[in-house]
Amino acid sequence: MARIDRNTQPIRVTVDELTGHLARLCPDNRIDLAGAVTLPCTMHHEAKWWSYLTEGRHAGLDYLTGDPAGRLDPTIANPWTRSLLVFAQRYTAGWPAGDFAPVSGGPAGDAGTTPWTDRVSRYARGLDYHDILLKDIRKVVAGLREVWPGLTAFPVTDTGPYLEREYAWMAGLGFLGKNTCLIHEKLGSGLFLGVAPTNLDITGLPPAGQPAAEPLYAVTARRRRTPVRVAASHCGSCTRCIDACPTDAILPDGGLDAGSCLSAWTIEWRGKAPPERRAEQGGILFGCDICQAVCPWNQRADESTDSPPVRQEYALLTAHAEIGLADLLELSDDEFRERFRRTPLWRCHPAGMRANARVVRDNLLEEG
Ligand code: B12
Ligand code: SF4
Ligand code: SF4
Repeated sequence: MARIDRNTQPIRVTVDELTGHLARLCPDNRIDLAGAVTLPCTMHHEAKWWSYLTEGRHAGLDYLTGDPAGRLDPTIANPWTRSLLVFAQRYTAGWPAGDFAPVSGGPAGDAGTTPWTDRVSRYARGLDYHDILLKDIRKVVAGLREVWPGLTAFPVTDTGPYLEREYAWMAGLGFLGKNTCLIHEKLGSGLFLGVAPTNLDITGLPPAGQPAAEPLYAVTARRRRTPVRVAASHCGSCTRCIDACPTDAILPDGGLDAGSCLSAWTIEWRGKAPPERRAEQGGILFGCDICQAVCPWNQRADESTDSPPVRQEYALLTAHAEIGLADLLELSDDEFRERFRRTPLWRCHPAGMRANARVVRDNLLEEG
């Protein structure tokens, strides 16, 4: 984020004013949940962050480790920041129902009959949320700036130094599951998150560090309204995600060893998982949905009639059907760029896509 003049002045607003404007701007811009957190604030799961780093569970993702203290307190680098606006946008409610049958790229294999797109995580089947969600948040911020011309705000999704899930929980958008995902009690975890640090000094929010019971805007009410229990997690004794994870990447009490997660192997490491572990990838090509697909909160989530459908841009791209898994093995760099620009698949680069496809092919041959 660009550094702003340290003298940037706060703008004092009430939570009711902000809520009123979000109620107007969020539906117009397809934001499904929005809330706000006063900064600086207590990070309740600070210990999880430190153990993640010190135990080396960050999958070698150096961009996470650069300024660990700054991730816990964004006001150190940007003292003008008074609050963080937090946004969520649905990308799917179409998780497989019932007991999880790994048809969509699970480790049991399927003799290669599953289309390659079913081997791609749901978050990555359409257009890239870094474009779509970010534009939507920017429009909301632009609307707020019309009201408060002195507003300074920098929307980001993923790329800023923010523990987005922690803030989403603090802002009342949902709870944190053992699989580490932010789960809304009605919409499930098929949500992208984005945040915007601002100079809004918001009166009427819970005191800094106290999680909110509800978001300021929600496209649909959560399933359980009363009593609203502000707990970090509503997993109870469930361990489905832990039991289903094919690589044992989820710790017994929740939390992730990212270096064992198929998402990291296929998106960040791009086919370069340790050779002795590649069989664990099964038929999964890019990203992994297993710990979300098995989650009871997602199996109950639905595209309810009381909320508008998921943004069309996140639906499976029809052009993807033109090619098969075998074509991915041979895909030239140019073809990759032509097909996957502006989609999340772009992240794994042409060589990474070919390498991922080779792992899947080898695993299917092994099983077949
Ligand atoms: C690096 C990264 C990854 C890495 C590492 C993931 C990880 N868990 O650390 C990899 C590549 C593996 C990955 C995978 C995925 N990612 Co990712 N990822 C990120 C990124 C950029 C940073 C995450 C980070 O800081 N991790 C450090 C750890 C310590 O933080 P954390 O996981 O957020 O956990 C915090 C809390 O949840 C809490 N906590 C942790 N464990 C537990 C357990 C319990 C019981 C409780 C109560 C709390 C708790 O403590 C932590 C500190 O606050 C974020 C965007 C961002 N800036 O936050 C997206 C983000 C987390 N990813 C996202 C998505 C969609 C995914 C995938 C679903 C994609 C896919 N289908 O393949 C998977 C999910 C895998 C999983 N189970 O986490 C979304 C999550 C949305 C949501 N509803 O939660 C985010 C927010 C991106 C976005 N802007 O929408 N991701
Ligand atoms: S995304 Fe897949 S590999 Fe990663 S923790 Fe979840 S189930 Fe395990
Ligand atoms: S599967 Fe169970 S333990 Fe895992 S996140 Fe969902 S409710 Fe929590």
